[in-house]
Amino acid sequence: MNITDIRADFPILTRKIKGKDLVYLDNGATTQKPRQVIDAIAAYYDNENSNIHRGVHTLSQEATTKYEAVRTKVQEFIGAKHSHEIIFTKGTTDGVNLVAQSFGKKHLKKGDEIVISAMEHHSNIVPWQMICEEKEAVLKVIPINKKGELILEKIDELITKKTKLVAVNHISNTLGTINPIKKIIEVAHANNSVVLIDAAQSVNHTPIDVQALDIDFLVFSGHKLFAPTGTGVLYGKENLLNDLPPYQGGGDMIKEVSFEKTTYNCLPHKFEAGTPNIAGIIGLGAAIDYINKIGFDLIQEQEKKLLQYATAELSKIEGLQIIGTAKEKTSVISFIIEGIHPFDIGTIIDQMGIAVRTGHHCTQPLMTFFEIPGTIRASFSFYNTLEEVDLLIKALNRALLMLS
Ligand code: 7TS
Repeated sequence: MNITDIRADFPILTRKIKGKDLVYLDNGATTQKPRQVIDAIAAYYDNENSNIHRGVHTLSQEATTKYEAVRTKVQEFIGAKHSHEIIFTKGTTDGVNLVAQSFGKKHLKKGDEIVISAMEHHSNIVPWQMICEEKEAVLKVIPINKKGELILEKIDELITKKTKLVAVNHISNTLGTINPIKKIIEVAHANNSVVLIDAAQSVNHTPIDVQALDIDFLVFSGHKLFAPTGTGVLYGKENLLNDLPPYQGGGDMIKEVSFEKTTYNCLPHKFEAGTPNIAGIIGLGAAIDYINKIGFDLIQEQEKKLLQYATAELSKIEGLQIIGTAKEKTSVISFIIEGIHPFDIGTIIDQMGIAVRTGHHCTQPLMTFFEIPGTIRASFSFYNTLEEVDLLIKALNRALLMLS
């Protein structure tokens, strides 16, 4: 398959913005959806719409079968041992909060430690702060260097027998840094700590095998994986999930309810209270089918080309500084331009059809570290082209002329 054929699968990519062709470079915020995903959602509402796990009627059984088939698809996609280790959530944020609250309630005591990194998204910081405050536990932070890489030498000092959980992202949404999660997991396990990997920015760029990496908990959002918003996955090892108390109470998560005592359902239902986003999860299944069809070889080859070309071309702009120059990087480029506020650039190049994100990218501590208010971020997906990089550069040069 070539990129032109792939682009034809994404209806939104033919849109005009202010009379110009859309150049969508905000894939870190959310990815666009292929026709196959949009059609799968419409087909569900056209033919099977009903509630799941609770009806003997045909529609309910068909919807249940389709929904549960996605669980197996996700299991295979991330290499999990069992399909009941896959919990459907609303997204990454929901998954982190689930583990923070549930694990925290059961296992955290005064003086225990949680370790995160200096390049976490707010959704992998704030839930830990909240539970640490409640339990009088301590939040520790793995520092980074000016390239935006974790300072690995500090890990042995920070992850100790006091550490109960280490929560780090696989890929930074702001810097594009690919973190050495295998090493972090090894050190954490040597200290009897469990590890949560925030894979929000990695599932769409790189294959993940949770068993090979020995990951305890993994969270990601469907919407960054070409699937609908309001969908996500928490993977947890069976024994760890069985050990945790439920996060929310309600329908579907119970075995038996009486006013005296309620017993909880088995995995995965224990963690899926209430009617889930059935259509969204079916869309997630279609997105995984789509990625499997394209294949990570093509995805990585195209994204590498985009990263290398865009890095080289951006570097030619006077006064432009790339924030995040790690050796191991994915196709996310944050940058600042001397004397110009990122917001002004973002607003002007939007007039030329270019969608980038500007601001702190929900990583304020990272902005503090680099002593900047925010960045302009171009985040590429495999459906982007080198011609779109040229359009970005042209737009930036025009914006600079207007602002100077
Ligand atoms: N973790 C990382 C690494 C992220 O990049 C994001 C979203 C989240 C967690 C939260 O995901 P959610 O789907 O629950 O909101 N990152 C971005 C971004 O970079 N621009 O917009 C959202």
